[in-house]
This record gives sequence, structure tokens and C-alpha cells, in this order.
Amino acid sequence: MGKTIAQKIIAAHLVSGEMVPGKEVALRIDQTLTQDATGTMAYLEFESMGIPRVKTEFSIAYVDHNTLQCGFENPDDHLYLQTVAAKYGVHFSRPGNGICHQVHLERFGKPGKTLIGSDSHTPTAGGLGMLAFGAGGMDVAVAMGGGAYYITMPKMYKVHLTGTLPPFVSAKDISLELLRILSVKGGVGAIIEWGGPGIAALSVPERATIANMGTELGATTSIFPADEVTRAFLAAQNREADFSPIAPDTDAQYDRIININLSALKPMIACPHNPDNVVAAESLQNVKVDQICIGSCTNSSLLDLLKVAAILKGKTIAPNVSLSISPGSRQVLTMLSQCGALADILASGARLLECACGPCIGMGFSPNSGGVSLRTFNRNFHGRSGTKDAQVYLVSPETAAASALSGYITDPTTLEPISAMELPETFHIDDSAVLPPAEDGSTLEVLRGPNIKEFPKSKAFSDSLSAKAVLKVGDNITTDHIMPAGAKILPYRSNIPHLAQYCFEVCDPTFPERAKSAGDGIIVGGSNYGQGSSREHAALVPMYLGIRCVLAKSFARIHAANLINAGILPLTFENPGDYDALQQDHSLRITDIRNGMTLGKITVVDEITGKTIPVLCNFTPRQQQILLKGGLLNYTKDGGQ
Ligand code: MIC
Ligand code: SF4
Repeated sequence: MGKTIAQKIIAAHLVSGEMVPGKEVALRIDQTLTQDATGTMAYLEFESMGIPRVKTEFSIAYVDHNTLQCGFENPDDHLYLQTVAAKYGVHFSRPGNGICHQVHLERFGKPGKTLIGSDSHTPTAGGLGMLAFGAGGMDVAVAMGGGAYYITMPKMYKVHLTGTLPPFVSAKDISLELLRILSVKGGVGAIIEWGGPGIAALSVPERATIANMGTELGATTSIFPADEVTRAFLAAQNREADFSPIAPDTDAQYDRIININLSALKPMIACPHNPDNVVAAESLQNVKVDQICIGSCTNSSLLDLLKVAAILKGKTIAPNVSLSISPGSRQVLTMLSQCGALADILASGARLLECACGPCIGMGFSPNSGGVSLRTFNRNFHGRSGTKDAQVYLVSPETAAASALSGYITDPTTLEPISAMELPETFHIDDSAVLPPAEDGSTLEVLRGPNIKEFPKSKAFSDSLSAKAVLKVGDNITTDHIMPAGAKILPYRSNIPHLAQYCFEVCDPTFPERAKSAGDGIIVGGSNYGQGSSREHAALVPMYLGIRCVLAKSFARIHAANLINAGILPLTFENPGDYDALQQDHSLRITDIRNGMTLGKITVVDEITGKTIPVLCNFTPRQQQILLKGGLLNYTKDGGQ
């Protein structure tokens, strides 16, 4: 039987396991990336493994999330990352060089290779035909040490594109349309491959936008073929040598095929507070807008910003709108300024922000109280912008620019036509902000500021556990609910005790105190618990607060892996109805844990009602060992592979 693109790359990197959906496979990882907000933990974990140098083909540490430097914490973290990278063989992308996913696409991603990154949007590199996964920092640390990356073998979905995009309709609208069709849970357990005649007209940055937003579908990853479009992009980046073609076999089998006719697509918009709350932009024409942000790893490429500049050229933004532009990389910013497009953007009244994540993760530029913010980003979770009652909508750069001019949500297809945009034949290449590691780092000192605290200690499991259900939450709880980010909190990503004060702040600010005083605790969650980011802090902080188990209707992939890595038991209700009966503050008893793990079924007793709650688990033998040792770090230190 023929293979899909992903199956070909998995087969070429298979260390162990069977390529059967639902079974565990271990993959050899060629490249790793980290960003600063998850990177400090990842390198602390790597250091504790005692390995002198990374063993990957290429590893890189980006600084892009937290570049505000409101105190010593950030710059200290940057210095730690720069020195730890130099010592252990990791390249270092300096603050200001750009957003990890955009820079990786431009300069380092390679078709047919594997990449894991401590950021959930690492699949952006799938736009180049690379098999790229978001992972927790500990998994990245293990991969840097030469260890395999373990995933559950996914199902294969195909999105078949036909037709051509109408003017002012773009890649973001394709992503939003797929979110409308599939929902934020629709990609769970699957790799999404893109194909069909419609992809030929999509450039690599447009493909990257689409692969980026596969994360919002819950997909394991997304991937495009590497074809002549990919070759041309790599050649324009002066790295044609990195090109190798990859395509599915003609008789490749897919578990599901979704057809989208690009010619019939309209500008789409995701309404507050979930990326799948999607309608056509034309249906919201009368909504007044306070703020518009253009940028993020989803839509900050040169092509995106050239289109924005063409729409804004010679015009002024509406007085009620505050518009920010964050170019994705120094390359994008330089080229925008060289061709004069930057001047057009600035003349319209836009505010230029750094080449970094910025407002996407609440690092400045928060909306006003109750403000309506239109963003070209990928997430509009409640509170993520830094303003709790803001109404955040997700749109394409075209819709953002059109709305900036009118002050209302505006369907860009109502605008005067602009000339078609093409990618340049050569990009401006300057890698001077990427520092290569030392040839021999053995004598180099790693600089650690006082904000870098010790890694929290986890507990190994005994055979039973009595613990209180300290918190009960609903469906689609994101890692932004569990461990918020934003300008006030992000500087403390290397300081778990400090971060702990903010755990679940959006849902219940009393949680940290209650969890600490409860001793051992359990969180009860609904479906898709832990969707969103890859931040392992959403597992490490609850672990620090005494959480031993999360009992939920279902889990998001990366978060479930992070819970196991932190030594927290993720258990699933066998009867989702039991979720309704289980009350916060009830004491629960879990027995016969070892045996239950091997059987895949554990019993939980509600000690208040006496009710028995059957729960399911599906741990591989390796995951059972990790949990019994109290987490991946203990397991790895004890020689586990
Ligand atoms: C995000 O978009 O939520 C982040 C911030 O990039 C996270 C990583 C983090 O929390 O540091 C992600 O997507 O993994
Ligand atoms: Fe940065 Fe936002 Fe992309 Fe996360 S989603 S990597 S915060 S730009």
C-alpha cells in the first residue's frame, strides 16, 4: 500500500514501534527548536541529564516571546539561553531576529526532516514539507540528548484543495474554514496533509500559515508536499541545496478526506473566545473595532505585510482604531523597509512593534476594557490578550487592513483591487543575529540570574492515592487558563514557585492556596483539557502545587504528554456522565494503580458519596515507568530511554 507524506517521513525516522494508528512510535529527531518562554526550563532539564553536547543535526534557541525586559528577569534569561546554547552546541537567535517559526521557515527548516520544538506552533515548518511537532520542554531536552520522540501513531487526514482563491481571500481564510468544519477537536489524533490542484498557487509562507493553524484543530501536525514551489522558496532563501522533493504515493490511503473549493471561499472570522467559532466576515460588518494587530507566527511573512501595505497605501486608519504591525522576522522588516512598503504602513497611522510574538501572548498592546480587537493571530482564548473582558476576533491580514481603514469589521472583497503580490526571487539574507555555538564549550560558564530557580521535585506513585478534587472545570480548558502568560507573568517562566500564584487565575484565583493546603490534589476537567500551547509549566506548576492526577473527559495531545512527563496521572472518565456527578472538594481514593495502568482501567471511589467511578488510561509500558518514577526527568536519569 502506498504511503502518505507523513508516513514516509515517519518510516525513515522510525526508532521503534509499529506504524499502526493508536500505537506508540519512537522517532529520531533531526532538528530541535526552543523559544525563550519554554526554553529556560528545557535547557535546565537538558543540563540535569549530564550530556556534554547536543546530538541532533541542528538545534536552535530563539528569543521571541519575552523581549520586554521590564526588569532583570528577562535579560537574565536571555543571557542564560545564550550561554547555555554556546556551551552545549545550540545556535542562538538573538532577541529582535524574529519569531521562531517564521525564522525557522526562512533559514533552517528542511523538507523530509523531523523537527520538535517547545512551542505548539512548531508544525509551521510543515509548510516546507518538514514533519514538525510541538512538544513539552522535557521532550525537546531528551531529543537534544539524542533520545527518540514518542508519539501515538496518528490517523491520516487529507485536505484536498481545488479552485483558486478569489482576490482578498487568503491562506488564513482556508484555516478558519477548516476550523469551522472540524472544530478545535477535529484534528485530534490525526496528521493533516494538504494536497490537490489548489496548492500549486499557494506559496510556502501561505502554506506555513495553514500548517501553523493545524495546531488549533488539535492535530498532531500538518504537512504540505515539497514541490517546485518549495524549491523556488528555498532557492530564494539561497538554500536550494536543502531541497528534496516529497509527495504522497498515488495510492496513499487517508482515513478522512475533506474537500475545499478555494474559488467559493469568502473572508472568514473567528469570534470570541475560540478559534473554531467561525463565521463569514461579511456577517459582522457593523461591529465597531477598537484595536487591530497584524503579525504573529501565523501571518507576519513578507507577503502578508506587502498586501497590508498595498491596502493601506495613501490612506489613513480610522480614528477609533489602534493598529499594530509586528513583522515576523528581521528579514521581513528589512525587505519591507527596502521596498518602501514600511513607509506606506507607517504613513497610514500604524504602530510598529518589534519582530516578536508581542500582543499574541499578551506581551503589551492589550486592548482597552471591553475592547474589540481584530488579530491576524491563531488564538483568541479568553483573557490571553491581557484584558479579561476584551473581545478578540481572528482574521486574515486583508480583513485586518480593510477594517483598520473603516473602523468596522470589513469584508476586504469590497475594496478596490490591488495588484497581485509575488514573492521575490531572492530574499535579503543576513544571519548575523544567529550566533553559532562554541566549537568546544567545555570550559564556558553558563550565566544564571537569581530568577532562575530550581526545578520542582515530583513524587513517585505508590499503589494508591487519596486526594481531594480541588478544582472542577468545564470543556476546552486551555493552557492559558491553567498557566496564564502575559507581560506580568511571563518573566517568571524559570521560577515555578512564583508562577504558582497565578495558576488557574482566570477560572479560580483561590486555586493555588487551596491546592497547596489540600496536600495531594486532583483536577476534574471536561473534554479537550489542556488545548492550546505546549507550555510544560501548565503541568509543572500544578505538580508543584500538589496535583497528582487530572480526571477529564478527554485531553489535548501535548498537554497529556506534559502531564505524564511531570509525573501527573491523566485519567479519562469511562462514562462521561460521571463528570456531572463529581463535585469539587470531594475526597477521592484511587487504588491498585500499578495493576490498573497495565489493564488500562483504574477505579476511583468518591469517598463522600461512596460512588465508584471507572476511569480509563492508555499508557504504554514506557509511560507507566515514567509515571511510577515520578516523571520523565527521574526516568531518564535512571537510564530510561
Ligand atoms: C502560545 O502561543 O501560547 C505560546 C506562548 O507560543 C506557547 C508556548 C509558551 O507558552 O511559551 C505555545 O504555543 O506552545
Ligand atoms: Fe508566539 Fe503567538 Fe506564535 Fe505562540 S502563537 S509562537 S505566542 S506568535
